[in-house]
Amino acid sequence: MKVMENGLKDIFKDSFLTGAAVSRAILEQEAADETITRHFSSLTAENAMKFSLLQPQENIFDWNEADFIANYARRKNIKMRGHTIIWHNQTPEWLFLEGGNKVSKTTLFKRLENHIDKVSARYNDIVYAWDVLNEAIDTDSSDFCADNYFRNSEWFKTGGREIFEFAFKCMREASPKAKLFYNDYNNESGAKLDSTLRFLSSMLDAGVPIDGVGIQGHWYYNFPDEKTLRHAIESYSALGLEIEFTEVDISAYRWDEAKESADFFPAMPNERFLEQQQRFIEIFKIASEYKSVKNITTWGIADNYTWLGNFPVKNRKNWPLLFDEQYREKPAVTELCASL
Ligand code: 9MR
Repeated sequence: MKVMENGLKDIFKDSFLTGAAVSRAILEQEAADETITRHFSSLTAENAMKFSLLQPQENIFDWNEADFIANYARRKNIKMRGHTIIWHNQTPEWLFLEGGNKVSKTTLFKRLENHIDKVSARYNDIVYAWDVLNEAIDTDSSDFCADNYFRNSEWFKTGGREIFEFAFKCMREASPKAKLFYNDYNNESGAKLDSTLRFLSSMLDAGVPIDGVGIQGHWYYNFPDEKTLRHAIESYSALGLEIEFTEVDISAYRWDEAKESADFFPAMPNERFLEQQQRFIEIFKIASEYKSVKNITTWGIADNYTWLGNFPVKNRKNWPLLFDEQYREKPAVTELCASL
């Protein structure tokens, strides 16, 4: 008799969900389907649930790809993270225009409410957590807006901080059972961590319904270390927030490295590979020590497809995920799955 081996989702079922970002094209691959079935208890649409994809024209919704993913999750009894409502990217142009001019604040609020209502009604049953607000803080910019480093996005320019509060309130009404998240990158340390803590604690003080923070986790083979990770988890937990690692991938390159094609690696250097595996193991193990951590999602499944193949350098191969290009598990998965 074939012994069913444990996957990541079984190993960590008492601690957190394990997830991956997917597209329709990925779900149609047999190997992806097998990997998901064995290892993942949560899915995120990598792009299909973003504003410009769901509502490319005012009140004309395109549910095709998002429905495909949601129906797959329903069939397989897998939960979904909803990504995302307010973001400065992948928003349609019409949203910020009205009769050829800049949209008024009132209209923008109405459009947002309408979008939230429609999207909630369609995916309420399957989405257990929404990234209501994504990447609203930008500590790299020189604009210090209002009381924090808010990104000077179209949303913020027209709606101010008020529109962020409104989005969470609307989503709570429309999807009362869903957990509501603020999601961002680089928010595990430094100025971004401080700024995010300040923002979230003032939102909570103002009675805004926020349940958790998404730490995206677009990391590097040599970052973050254990201390950084623990400090971030503990700081957010102290505010009473849940934490989800929402978009984890561990790049073979450091941020500022190898911009010249001559410096690209033909394959991931072994030393970096070993460090990367160590990072993955550490992240899962540390997270499992904290009750507040509820999901670890990787931004993709296998190294055959990753957005990092084109970012921050075009056409540079990268190997940032838990499974290799043939969907074979990497040592971190093997070790984690043997850990119980
Ligand atoms: O992986 C996504 C890629 O396919 C899109 O082209 C890109 C558009 O900006 O968005 C990527 O996903 C992002 C996510 O939605 C938010 N955090 C950063 C992710 C990587 O850029």
